[in-house]
Amino acid sequence: MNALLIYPEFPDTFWSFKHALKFLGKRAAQPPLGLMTVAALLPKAWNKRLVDTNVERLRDRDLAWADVVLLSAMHIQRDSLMAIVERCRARGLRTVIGGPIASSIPAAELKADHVVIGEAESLMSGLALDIEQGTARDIYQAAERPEMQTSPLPDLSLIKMRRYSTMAVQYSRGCPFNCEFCDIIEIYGRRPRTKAVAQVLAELDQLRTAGWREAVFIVDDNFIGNKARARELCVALAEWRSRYKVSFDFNTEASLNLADDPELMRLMRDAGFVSVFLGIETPDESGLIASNKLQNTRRSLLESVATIQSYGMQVMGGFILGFDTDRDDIFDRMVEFIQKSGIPIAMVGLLQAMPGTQLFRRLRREGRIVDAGDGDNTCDKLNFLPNMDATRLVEGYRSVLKRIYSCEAYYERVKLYLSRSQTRPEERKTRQQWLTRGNARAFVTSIVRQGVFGRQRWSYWKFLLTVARRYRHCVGPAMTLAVMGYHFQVMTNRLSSVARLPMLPEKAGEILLAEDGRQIH
Ligand code: B12
Ligand code: SF4
Repeated sequence: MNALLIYPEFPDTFWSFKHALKFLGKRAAQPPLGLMTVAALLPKAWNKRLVDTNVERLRDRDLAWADVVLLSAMHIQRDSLMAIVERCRARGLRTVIGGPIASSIPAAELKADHVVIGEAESLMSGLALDIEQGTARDIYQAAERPEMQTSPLPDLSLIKMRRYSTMAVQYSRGCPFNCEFCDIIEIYGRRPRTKAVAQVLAELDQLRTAGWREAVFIVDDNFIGNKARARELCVALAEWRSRYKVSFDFNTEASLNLADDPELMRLMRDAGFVSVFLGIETPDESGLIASNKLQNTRRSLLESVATIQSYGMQVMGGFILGFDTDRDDIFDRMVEFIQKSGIPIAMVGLLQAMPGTQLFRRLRREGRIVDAGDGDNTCDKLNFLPNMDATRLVEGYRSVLKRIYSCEAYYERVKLYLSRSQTRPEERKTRQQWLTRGNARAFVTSIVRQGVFGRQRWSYWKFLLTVARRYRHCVGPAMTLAVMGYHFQVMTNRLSSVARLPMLPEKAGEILLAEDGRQIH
């Protein structure tokens, strides 16, 4: 069997980082780890090829080679996915779709021959056998979520590694919390399941021997979902790094209660974690309570962020506007909070009710769901009727983005973060080794694009001068953040240059949706 694994293209959104990646000469942020894992689960006798359309073209001759096509996607990749499925159908090629999209869109709408809902570890060999024998069913879903120990070493040989800025390694799936809007817990469950430490080290060894020396994203839903296991891995990572003298920088996602655990933060720092993405959501406590994000309540959010930063980890933050509890002052409060937080990369999105979530179910009961959404919460579309006037909400959202991504505001936050990360002496040493070939290229491109041709070049040079004077030990992260800022400025300008507001929902009910987002007429 010739199996062709295809990853559809992402649209150009805040999360694509596309405009920053160009500076680095990279084409995408991360490889499709789901497909690399699925490839490793397929029979050894099958021939495999992988085409990630974010970094290369899908050619007709790739399709001509294949006997079966396996696709993975998030909801947001739907348009590109459907176009690829059409191309396959036109050639009479058998298609299998899996990945998160299969949990948020009804199988029939995906138009594939076979759809796999959820994780693949326990069912892939059965599916492959059924395909070989011509008896494969329309839908596959494992009865139980698999233990992570059964997850194989992802097939690294299938990707064009140098085209990505970061490699991905997964230690755990699932999160113990219960936020109302979250689809992670619906797809991957609330019991964090971890791989064995040895599995993760084997993945890192695979990257090391392939010559990778750049960033590695530990793509867990919540790295500290099981704190004891997180500690165990950190200790092993620190040993591994010192054994091989490999300076991988690790990034991950975690919940804000990380700030309550000095030992874990110390271990993460020693293991080489340089940044962590936190779902902060809103500075308004009533919004946190209403959305059941209780782990973020009864604390000073700003202090928690500063504590984590003081361990040398850059905090990236996820924020949401559009909670029922939001009042007119939420936009100013959000901007003020973000500016005081020293969080340069603040991903502010509009609340979106993803099919399958508790939020979707509640809003549907309340007759407020408009459609299933498109999986992107950083554009200004709404898929439910908000409490606040919809026009006010979307205008307020745009104004927040404009204010936080103005050059001055953005560089202020970067400087605040750099001033806080000074307390990390061992970091200073490694940070001085930042001038890799990739970074040198980004530096030169940044000077030309932002410093010579950029509209905000004066702010840019002022920022560089401050870095040269006060934060010389952090030149690497400062330059990386300057380049990232360029991406967010491009995206923000694009969003706010559309003078007209999008079609805002006025009523629900024209499209009736079942709880999973399926349309019922
Ligand atoms: C790393 C990551 C990213 C990376 C990109 C990774 C990449 N190249 O694809 C970054 C940070 C850029 C990113 C961005 C976004 N992400 Co993201 N991301 C993740 C994260 C944390 C890990 C992905 C991963 O590598 N998983 C590890 C692999 C092994 O798991 P897997 O893909 O699920 O694969 C398993 C099964 O699904 C199945 N499977 C997968 N594919 C296939 C295919 C076949 C044929 C078969 C049979 C089985 C199968 O088998 C695998 C093994 O069990 C996931 C959460 C998660 N736990 O997966 C969210 C997640 C995928 N992201 C999500 C979202 C919403 C986004 C954004 C849209 C965010 C936003 N608000 O705009 C953006 C989109 C990017 C863009 N350009 O706009 C959602 C998707 C929800 C959905 N229903 O579609 C997730 C699930 C998180 C969440 N909140 O629910 N993301
Ligand atoms: S902490 Fe994050 S991953 Fe966990 S339930 Fe809440 S939103 Fe979901």
